[in-house]
Parts: sequence; structure tokens; C-alpha cells
Amino acid sequence: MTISKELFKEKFMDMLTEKYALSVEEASPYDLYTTLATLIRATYAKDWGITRRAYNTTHEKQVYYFSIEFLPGRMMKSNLLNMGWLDTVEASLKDLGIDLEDILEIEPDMALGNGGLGRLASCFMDSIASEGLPGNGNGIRYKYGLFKQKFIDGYQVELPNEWLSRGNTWEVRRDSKAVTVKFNGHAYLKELEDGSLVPIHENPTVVRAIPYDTGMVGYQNGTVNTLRLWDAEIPLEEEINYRSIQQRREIEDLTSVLYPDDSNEAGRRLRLMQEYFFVSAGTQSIIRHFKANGYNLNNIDEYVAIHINDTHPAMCVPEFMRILVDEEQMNWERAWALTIKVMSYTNHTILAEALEKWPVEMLRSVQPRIYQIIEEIDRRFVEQMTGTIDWGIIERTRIISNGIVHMAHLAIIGSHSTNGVAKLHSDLLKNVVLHDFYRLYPSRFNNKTNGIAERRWMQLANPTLSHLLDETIGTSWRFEASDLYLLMNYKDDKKVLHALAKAKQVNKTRLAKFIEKETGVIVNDHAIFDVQIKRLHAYKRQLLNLLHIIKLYLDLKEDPKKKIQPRVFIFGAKAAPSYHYAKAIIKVINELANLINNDESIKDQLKIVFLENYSVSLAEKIIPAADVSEQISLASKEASGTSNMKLMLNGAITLATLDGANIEIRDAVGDDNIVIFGLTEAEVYAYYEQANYRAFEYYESSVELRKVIDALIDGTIPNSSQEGIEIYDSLLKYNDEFFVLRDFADYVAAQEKVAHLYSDQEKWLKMSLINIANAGRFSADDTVKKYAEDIWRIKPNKTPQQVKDETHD
Ligand code: NBG
Repeated sequence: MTISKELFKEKFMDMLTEKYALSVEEASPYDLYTTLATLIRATYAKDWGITRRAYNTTHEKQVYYFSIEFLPGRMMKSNLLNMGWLDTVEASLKDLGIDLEDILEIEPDMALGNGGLGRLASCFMDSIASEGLPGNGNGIRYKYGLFKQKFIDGYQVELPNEWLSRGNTWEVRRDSKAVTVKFNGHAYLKELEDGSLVPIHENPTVVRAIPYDTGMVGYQNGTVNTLRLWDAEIPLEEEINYRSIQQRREIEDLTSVLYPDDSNEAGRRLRLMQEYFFVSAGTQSIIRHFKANGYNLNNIDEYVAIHINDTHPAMCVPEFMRILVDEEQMNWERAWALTIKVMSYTNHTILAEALEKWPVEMLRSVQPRIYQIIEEIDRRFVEQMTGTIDWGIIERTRIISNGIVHMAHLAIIGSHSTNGVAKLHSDLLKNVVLHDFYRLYPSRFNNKTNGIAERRWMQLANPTLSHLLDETIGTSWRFEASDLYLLMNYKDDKKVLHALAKAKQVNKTRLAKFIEKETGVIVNDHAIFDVQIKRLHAYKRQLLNLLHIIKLYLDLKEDPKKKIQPRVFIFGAKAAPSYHYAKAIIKVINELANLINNDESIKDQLKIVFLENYSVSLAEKIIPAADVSEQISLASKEASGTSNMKLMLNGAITLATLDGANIEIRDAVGDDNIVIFGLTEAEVYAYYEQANYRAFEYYESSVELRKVIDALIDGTIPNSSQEGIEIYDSLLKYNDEFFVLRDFADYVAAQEKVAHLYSDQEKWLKMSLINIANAGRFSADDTVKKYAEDIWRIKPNKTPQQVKDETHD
């Protein structure tokens, strides 16, 4: 799909006239943006159609990736890159007096997710298409996505994120593919004259689900897959039943926000309805599609794989059963065998609060027929297991117990594969968290360490370093990430190391300008850029980072002549709206930033920047400029992490606990090229077993730590006494759930090591180079290939390019 400059310019100007009757000089940046987006979409549309038809004609098996979150970020630059148009478009627009970067900034992030889970789903979409694999995404088209974060007086304030307010050029509404989804009402089995039972669902609320499809453009291979997001509408024939705005709003609310406020019953119920909504719409449309194309449902497992991304889509299991049994009149045993073969499940966390549980009453009232089917699955599970194993195991693994439906149990029992997202995490699932299930189904368990779309995180986000890589090792890494390893040949090459330093400096200076524009804070762009970017959560321990900064500040105040390695601490994080404690941490970081950034005596030695509204596009600005990557979760709690991989790829040195994929990063780069500290997972579990952690003892026995902790409550940090007390209490009164005090001294020592390493620039640059060179193994391209081979059993389809080549021969 290459294009010449002349042809592009002609097409672009024609499109601008067609769309707006404007010339380049008259057009606003927004007009230019939509014009370019329309042209891009029109261009890949042909391959989109070819890809879809190719899947239909070759009858290859396809995967459907169900996820309640997708976080694609901006699409324009990635589409241009993947189409092979990026350089030409940039140069052509320049000829027309337009800076492509200005246009790219117009695009709102598609922010239909919260963090790693949703971003991983989007990295996978990119990689699945780029590997030419037949795969589709299935999710919800939230009108508002995740909230837009603002800081007011240091507090997080949530505003609606109106990403769709000016339309969305990438999506295509497909009215003809709408399906209906039923909620509420009453379900029972009616006995017919011949004695057979038929399921009846009486008085349901019927909602029309409309798909909006977005093309997922593969990297220069002509494959364009589909991300299908569902919106809810009132069915025309039901309009008469929705007379009031209030009634209509209930339907609109279904797809209004990601994560409705779950601190109340209505919010939780809405969330459950969302889950069933996209599960049912997606599953129905898959089966309808294959039936319409003449496939036999009796071997549907040979052409469909459904992936349950975390437990939110776990109702795929009973919904698939419902369609096969109730609608297609398949017998239960056959349908169940097929369901297990079709379904697979990824677990993304061991934190109990994220392993969904729904009260029976709620599930039954939201979808009574689905509840019946879950009950039957549970009944048969118990029946099948009784007598073969300990009753205790059955009790602990069954789907419904004590009035609660356990969604992870449903996903594991109803699928052929359960995987964790890093080696340690998968081991913990097998040995601890899901150990009972592992005993029942050992062969279902496997590991698939996460990966990242390296194209976005290097080629798009870091053109400066990308060019340096091209000059040094050639361009093959752009297609095959493992070729980054060629860089190892230059680990002692002073010229290359120097060029690496220069590239990093360019990115740091750019970020410094951005920081000044956004926050007014002027940072020293020669300081260490120390970065922690991720959701705000106690287990991720932004607090540990904060305590260390307090320590540095107190040191400098105590000894004004003291010189430290200058640092800029950069944070990006959203806290869940009802997560009070996380919000308290944000407030204290912001107040400390205010204090330190305005303290004349500190000068350039220390700055704190908490950038608002952390998002994919913001990450693309921060990551290329990072020197230090903070991955400091309590060992065992971070399932994998993926910002660790993105930062490593961009040459940051990881400062980490042995948690999640940090362990695999250490294995890749070696102990000398990463800074490790803190408790190990085994030590954390030993504390749990012996119940002998006493946070207070650490406070008591260390003068240094005491000073830091006291600073939270003694007025050192202004305007945050309430939050300071809350944090202080979490550490001392409630015994520090995440072992912050236990790891503090270790962390301080590790930070000193970082400062020391940085002072030897040559050594630092060599470490940085080794990190970049070894980042190829975390490419999502490889991760999805493993899912494709081991779990989904799908093969790359012929790309449209191959099809074209063959027909030309
Ligand atoms: C998150 C984990 C991360 C992991 C991502 C992607 C959830 C529930 N889990 O460690 O916390 O990297 O999933 O797998 O969001």
C-alpha cells in the first residue's frame, strides 16, 4: 500500500474539497485531521473487505477476543505506519505547509479502558493483524470511556471523557448486523405434550445491540482485522414501551461509562448488564455469521475460538450454551464439549477484589435463563466430581456457593485453557490461587508472558531512537523485534553509546518543554528522569516512591550544601473514582510537588511532576524520555506489568522488585543491567504464613524512616493533613498491607545505586543499550503467536498481498 507524494497530495486535496469544499489554506487543523482520517480509512477499506472475504472463503479458524476494555489510544499514526504511508504523508504535508504532528494531536485517545488489561488487548489486536492471524476484538463502545482526570487543588477530579463528541472517523456502524439482547423477566422450563422441556423467557427487556466496526490494520501485510464494539439502542418495535426519558436513559446507560460506580447496588447491576450485553451480542453474531456461511455448528470448534479476557466476559460460557441448546436444539453434552473446546481464559490478577463474584439474586434477575444454565453447569460439575476427589475441593471450586456466583470458576470449568500473564503469576495461579483447579485440570494451565506492540512503543513513540537503530543495525528490527539483539554488537562502541545519549537527550528536552507547557514547572532536562506510570493502586506502591522523595527532600533541607544526582520524578496515574486511599496518595504527591518545586533552596536538584490524565498518548510522550523505570509493586502482586517492557525498550533502567515480568526482564538483561531490591514473593508468603510482620518495628527502629513517616502528619507537607493521617494510619495502625516500611531501606539503597550508576555515564549508557537490545523478546507479535499455536489453534491466513501476488502470477 505505498503511495507517491504527488498522488497523496492530489488525493488529500480532493478529499478536502469533497468533504468540506475547502482549500488547505482555509481548513482548520480539525478539518485536516478528519480529511486525512477519511482518506486513510478509504484506503485500507479495500484490504479490510479482502481480508474478511479471505477468512470466509478459506474457512480458516478465527479467534474472537472478548474484552470489557480496549485502549487503542490514537489510531492515525499507527494506521499510517502500518500502511507504509507515514514518511510519505509527513513529507507531503510538509510541502503543503502542514505539520503532521499538529494534526495527530487533534485525535482524541480511544480510551475504553483503565490500564494494562485494556492496553494489552489493543497491543494484541495490532499484533494479531500484523501476524496475519484471523482474529477479531469484541467489546463495548462506551460513550464516555474512562473519566478525564484533572487536578484541582491537588485533588483528582473526574470529568466525563467525551471522546465521541465530534464523531469517530475510524468506526463503521453496521445496522444490518444488529442483534437483540434480552434482560430481566422470568425464565422457566415448559413441559410439552411429548414430555420434553422447552425454556421460556417471559417478559424480558429487549435491547438492540448495534455493532461499530473499526479496522485493525496489520503492519505492511495487507491484513485488516476488525474490532467490533457494541452500542445499545431501543428496538424500533419496542419503542412504544419506552415513553419516558428515564426509561430511555436506562438503555443508554448500558453503554455510557466504563466502570459504573460500583459502590452501590444499581451501579453493580449495571456493570453486570454491560457484561452480559457485549457477551451476548458478540456470541450471537459469531454463531449467526457462521450459520449464514453454511458451516455446521456440530464442529464449530474447528472454526471458532473465543477468548475470555479476565472474568468480565465469563458469561460467554453459558451464553454459548444457551444458543446451542435453546436455539439450535443441540443436546447438552455435545454443546458442553464444544463450549470447552471453543473457550479459553486469561487471568490477569491474583487480587481477590478483581476476581469477580456476583450475588445469585442479582445474576438471576439480570438474566434468568443464563442463571439457570450456570446452575445446570454447576450441578453437573458437582455430580461429575463427586466421589472422584475430596469434597472440600468440590466445595471450593464449584461455581455457585453460598449465594455467590464465582466468575473465574465458570471461566475455568467452561474452557480448555487458563493462562497467567508472566511466569511467576502463572506459577502462583497453579500453586496457590487456583491450586484446587490445577489439581482438577493440570493440562489446562499454561503461561503466556505479556508482550507489547513494539511498533507503537518504538517506531511511533520514539522516532529519534528508531533512526539511530536504523543507522546502527539496519531496519530489520522494524519487522522482527528480536533483531534488536544486533545492537549487542555495539555495547562497547563509544560512538553508538554517545549517539544513544544524544537521542535520549532530544527526547528529554522535548518532554521538559511539554511539562512546562502543561504544568508550568521548569525541569532540569539533564537530571535523571525517574518515571512511574500506571494505575494508582496500593499494591503498586507509588507510596514507596513518595516516601523516598520525602527522604531526599529532608536530606537536602537538613544539609543545604548536600549535592545529589539531580532528579525529576514523573508520575502518571488515575485512581478509581471510589478508591479513597489512592486519591489520598495523589493529593499528597501533588502537595509535596508544590512544596519542593517552589522551594528556592532545592533549586534544580529535585522536581516532582504529576502529569494529569495519564493515557496512551501521554505514555508515548513520557516513555522515550525516561531514564529510570519504577516497577516497585510488592512481590507477587503485579501479575505482569507492561509499562516495564515499554520503558526497557526505550532504554530506561528498571528499578524493580522481583515481581511479574520484572523477573523475566532481569533474566533477559542480567543482574548487572537492572536494579533489584525488596522482598521476594517467597518472603512475602512466609510473612503471611507466620503472620509475623510488624510494620511498627521498622518505624521504631529506624530514625531515618521515622522522620519520613512523621513528615506525613507533622505539617511538613502543607494542605494534606487529612490524607497524611490516612496514609500514616494505613502504615502503622493497619500494619502496612503492602510491606512499604519493610522494603523502604532496601529501596533507598537501590535508589542510591541508581544515582551512582548514572554518575558513570558510559556504564549507564551501556546498560541502557543492553536493555534495548534485549527488549525484542517482549514483542506482542511473539506473544500472540504463542496464543495462536497453543491456545486458539489458528494459523496465519494468506494476506491480501499474497492473494494478489498469486492471482498476478
Ligand atoms: C493487569 C495486571 C497487570 C498486567 C495487565 C495485563 C488487571 C486486572 N490486571 O500486571 O495488574 O500487566 O493486567 O495482563 O487489570
